[in-house]
Amino acid sequence: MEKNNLKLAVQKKGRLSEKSLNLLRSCGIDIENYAERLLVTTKNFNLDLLFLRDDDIPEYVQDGVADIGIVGENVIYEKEKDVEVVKKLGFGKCKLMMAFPEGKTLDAVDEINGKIIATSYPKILGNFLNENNVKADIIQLSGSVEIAPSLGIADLICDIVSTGNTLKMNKLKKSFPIFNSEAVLIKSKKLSDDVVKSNILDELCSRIDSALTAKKSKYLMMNIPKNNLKTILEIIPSLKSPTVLPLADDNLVAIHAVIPNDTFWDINTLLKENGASGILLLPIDNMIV
Ligand code: PRT
Ligand code: ZN
Repeated sequence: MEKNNLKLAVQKKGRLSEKSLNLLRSCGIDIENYAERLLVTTKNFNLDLLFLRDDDIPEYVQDGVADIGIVGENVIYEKEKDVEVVKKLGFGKCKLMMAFPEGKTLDAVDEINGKIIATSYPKILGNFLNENNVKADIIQLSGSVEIAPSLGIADLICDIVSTGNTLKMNKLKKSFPIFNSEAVLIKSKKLSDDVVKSNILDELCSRIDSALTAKKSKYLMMNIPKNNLKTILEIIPSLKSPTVLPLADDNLVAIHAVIPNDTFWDINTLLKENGASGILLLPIDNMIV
């Protein structure tokens, strides 16, 4: 461990672990041999990784034991620690939702009045109930919240949902969400006193920005009839002006463009109808914006 290295807390084993490390790798940071170790120094960046349970990350960052951390917003708001959210990271997306047993209904918030709700998020739920002037009893469970209604200990649950399969398997139905969450980068308020570490964080943030932008984009290449150039340029939702290159065949030109990830399948047929051929769609590792 280097004294002046920035210390980043990541989840040791769970839903955010691999994605957190992959984000760092896409920032060009080498992470090796981290299995079963609590602390790892990265090879080519002034960064030490601390592997922790996600519930402990906000407190470690608040106290400055770790300078920064990657954790779900749900955990930050439940733990109510004094940390600063630096940026959203676009993965680990989920919703904290109210759910109720099949055969019952829950359409409006005030129908919760007088009910018993099981959850692992008593603070977020309590705040939501207060804001909506609803009075209900909260039972705090640390796991397996979804079985509480069938055990007869709660009328409703308030739990994290991503695909909704867990609810279905337990004969529960989704009602409304009370909190949207994704993984975020947090920093300790103590960090601003440390110029060296703040500079390392700035560099890390600009690499994260370029990795996240690249992930949202694809590099599109194709050949098109020269006569259709104008029409095709209008079809392409390019992030910048596309590159148009001459080809050995005088009737054709090549087009290269960076496009938003999710737009390709919308335009693919139109491109082909206008004579595009040899269409290639490539991932982008990094994009400096
Ligand atoms: O051991 P440690 O304490 O570190 O991990 P953990 O078990 O507390 O957390 P983990 O690894 O399950 O989740 C880490 C973070 O991932 C959470 O804090 C959320 O921010 C985020 N996340 C994203 C999720 C889910 N999706 C998710 N589906 N966290 C939990 N779930 C659980 C949910 O609790 C429920 O049991 O998955 C089930 C529902 O999933 P679906 O897909 O069936 O709807
Ligand atoms: Zn946890």
